[in-house]
Amino acid sequence: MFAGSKGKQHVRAYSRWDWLPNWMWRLNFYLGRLLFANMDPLSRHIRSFFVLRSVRAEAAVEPRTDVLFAAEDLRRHGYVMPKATYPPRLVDTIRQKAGDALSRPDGRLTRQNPAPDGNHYSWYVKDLASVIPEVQVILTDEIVAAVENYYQAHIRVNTVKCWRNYAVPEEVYAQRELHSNHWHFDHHRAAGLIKIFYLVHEVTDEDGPFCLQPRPRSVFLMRYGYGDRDDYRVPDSLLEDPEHMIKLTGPAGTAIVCDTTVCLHRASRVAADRHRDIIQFQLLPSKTPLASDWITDPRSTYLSDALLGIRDHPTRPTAERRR
Ligand SMILES: O=C(O)CCC(=O)C(=O)O
Ligand SMILES: [Fe+2]
Repeated sequence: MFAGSKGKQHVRAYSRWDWLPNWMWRLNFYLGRLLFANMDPLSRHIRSFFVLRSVRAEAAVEPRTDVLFAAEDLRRHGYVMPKATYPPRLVDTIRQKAGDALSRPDGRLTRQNPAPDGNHYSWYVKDLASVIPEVQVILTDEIVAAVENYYQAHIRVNTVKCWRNYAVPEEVYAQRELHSNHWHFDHHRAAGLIKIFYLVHEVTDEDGPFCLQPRPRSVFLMRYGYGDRDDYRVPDSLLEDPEHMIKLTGPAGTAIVCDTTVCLHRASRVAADRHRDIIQFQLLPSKTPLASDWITDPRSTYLSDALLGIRDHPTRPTAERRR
């Protein structure tokens, strides 16, 4: 009955409520799954409802009719691919600067513990805001308007990260999840969590593309009995069905805007001798309009060295998670 809701050990973020009996946690997660078809407990959805209501009351965003369509797509499908393309010169500059920084050891950071073999297979650009200030341009007015429409509130940029995933040797890959490469939902914030993923260079199937199950498909997979990122309980023939999956492949500058709390997603495997560089924005609702100098907003993390020590969704060893 409580498939996939393992109780309080499930989500670290709830440690304040550790004293609650396990059956309450299980029920909480079960109801969240039943009513919202994602991995957050009902209590988090209720809290979000009130947080968002108060943000909305102060934000009072005027709906712009030209973006209604994109926001509706985002609501219905859980993702939208921005139609406008980025200027080629900008795309080139970002690719070069990210490539340079990620190739130099002093331009890189890691947020993860090393893999079981002692190596790091994922690196982040250090001091992103000063190394690639051009990332600002990725967040176009069109995207801002669509996401404002989705949240029915203003937005703020919570984080911007640029990272590279490398190929992981077979024996290491099999031991544990290393870079969000298992199907999962992100944890819900105030009202879902909108992310933009932007391809720094051309990405093919070989480069470990970002993959996403559209919202209706994710609901189907949850109803089918999806367990969690370490124990899917859904046959691969369904999870990996290319008919239903969005793969973020294409030329540099290709982007997707998606709510990763309602869509199952993952990074896929990078082939030997290849890598994948990506830029990711996290956008959250806000009472105040997005400032034009948001890149210096002290509430935004990951734009500077603050990256170290801050964890988004930690990848823990499978054995530890199952205990
Ligand atoms: O690297 C990827 O393609 C997936 C990352 C991910 O799961 C996330 O950013 O939420
Ligand atoms: Fe994720």
